[in-house]
Amino acid sequence: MSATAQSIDTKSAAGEQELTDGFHLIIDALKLNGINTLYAVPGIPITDFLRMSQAEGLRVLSFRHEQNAGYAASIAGYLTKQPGVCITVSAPGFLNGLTALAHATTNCFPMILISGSSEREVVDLQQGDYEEMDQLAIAKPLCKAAYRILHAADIGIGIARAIRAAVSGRPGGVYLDLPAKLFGQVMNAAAGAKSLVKVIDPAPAQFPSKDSVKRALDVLKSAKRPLIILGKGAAYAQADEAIKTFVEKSGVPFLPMSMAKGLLPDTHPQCAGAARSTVLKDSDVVVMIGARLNWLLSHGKGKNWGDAPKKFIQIDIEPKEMDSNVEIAAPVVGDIGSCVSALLAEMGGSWPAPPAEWPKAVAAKREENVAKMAPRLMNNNVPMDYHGALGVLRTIVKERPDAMLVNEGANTLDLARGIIDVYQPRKRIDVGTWGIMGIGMGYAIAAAVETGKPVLAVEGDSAFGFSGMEIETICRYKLPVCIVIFNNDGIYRGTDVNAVSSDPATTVFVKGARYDKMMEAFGGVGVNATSPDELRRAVNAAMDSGKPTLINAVIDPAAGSESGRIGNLNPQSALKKK
Ligand code: ADP
Ligand code: TZD
Ligand code: MG
Repeated sequence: MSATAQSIDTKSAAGEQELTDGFHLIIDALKLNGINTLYAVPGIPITDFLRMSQAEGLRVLSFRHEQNAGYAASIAGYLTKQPGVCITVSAPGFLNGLTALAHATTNCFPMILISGSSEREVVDLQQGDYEEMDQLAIAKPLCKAAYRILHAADIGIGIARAIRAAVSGRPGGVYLDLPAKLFGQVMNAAAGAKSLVKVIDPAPAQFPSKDSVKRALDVLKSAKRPLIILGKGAAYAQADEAIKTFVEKSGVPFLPMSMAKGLLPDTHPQCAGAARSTVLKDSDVVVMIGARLNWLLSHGKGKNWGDAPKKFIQIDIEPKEMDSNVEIAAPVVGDIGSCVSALLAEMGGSWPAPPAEWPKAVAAKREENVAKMAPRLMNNNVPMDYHGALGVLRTIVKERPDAMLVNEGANTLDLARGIIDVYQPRKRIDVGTWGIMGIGMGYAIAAAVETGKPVLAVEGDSAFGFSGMEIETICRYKLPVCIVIFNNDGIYRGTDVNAVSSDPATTVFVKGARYDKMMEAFGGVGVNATSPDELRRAVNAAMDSGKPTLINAVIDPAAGSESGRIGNLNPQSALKKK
């Protein structure tokens, strides 16, 4: 026991002072910093902590699995610019939450994973404690920062460090280790209150250097075929007006990465979403705003980028991101709001639009592709194909532009990303940088809780399975979530056969499964939709009523393709080539 706590215990025995404990100090520290929601799974040693949190006015969402609670916290961080907080029990609960913490770090979402842990003395001597594990050591390589608090008097500063680490600079995941003993530690209430820290300016503005701004504009001015790529960092930054003004003032076509869709509407005349391959290939200067040149952009090189020489301008808060894959001709390091505002100020009153042929060529390509797609989206095929079903959802989102859209799967993801237009910032949340399956229900829950808007979750049947049990959570909290499962009987397609034994092929599931019945088990609305008309009626009813709903959309098992749109990443057998 710490010296501080000991001396306080003596006084308390004498009945001289009012006391507080670890439980309350943690709650007070979170509340003081505006953290009002916890995503959690209870158990030893945090059951009482969650009860007290609820009693003290925090909203506690109690999940069925920590990974889903963690994904919820991660996306809460993305949507609010405040760290989303996930609370778990020790070892197994911690490990279940850890995937989400690593996911948050990879995606640059601010999140704090708080896990209870077992007795330090026993864990460190490996004497076999209840749920024994050296959690801090395990978390460290998987997150942005990791801390452990041993003394009640350090709770204020510990939580302050966690918050600042999560949101400042490039946002990411932070692990906070709270040994069971800490919760029960007592200290003088007034000293406890004094020990709390309200984090001042947790993510300070970071201004770009004047030179870097000038250099960037010189490069942009020299462009004949410029392109702006908006990434989810731009959406996260909540600098929506500045970004819109920059895009429109520059007259440059823009390409939104999937979670940046809606920052400017996909229907904006400068949007090059439907001319993606053309603009990547033919552009000569590319302005990256909060997007990385990772696998999602073919690392900025190779055949997708064409042969013409290209110059990159990159705006990012993380200096190390520059030159990660290709040379960056004009790095602009700072927060996106400050960087874009500085560019705007330096551009002055009149800025030359790019040579007119370029936006014209991009627009023509876009119209051509949109026209090609249109009839497929209106098809009434039964069983439904992806296009017929997504055509319906596209119209529904157009009519309900403030609804949140969650999306995961392979074909279900890739086709929905292209087909469903988004009209407002931060409305589309999906598998992100890892292309991870399992974010669906956690994201849907956090989206409903954090935004108060209705949620439409468009899910592959496989993708849904990773977090499906949380439909009980959705029903329990009566959240306005409508889940549409694109049920094609499996992963990519439902048609694979195992050539050698009676076991099913690895990519297929039970044929004709009725996921809608699962929802009914928890008192939600379940609908089996076999045609675009049935799908339209069911989704509209759900979005109107706000009742938890799951629609089993029956999709032709032969409609999808292997790995959706990224089949090229599948390793090929060298033997096959011989
Ligand atoms: P996408 O997947 O949409 O291409 P990425 O996740 O690859 O986007 O890139 C997001 C980038 O945005 C990261 O490099 C991150 O450092 C950066 N970023 C996040 N928030 C900010 C901010 N407020 N200001 C500047 N850059 C930011
Ligand atoms: N595990 C995790 C955590 N993430 C993954 N991305 C995968 C496995 C591999 N995987 C994909 O990349 S997509 C996918 C898996 C299992 C499921 C695709 O099937 P679906 O979608 O039913 O969700 P479609 O519409 O049938 O293609
Ligand atoms: Mg499927």
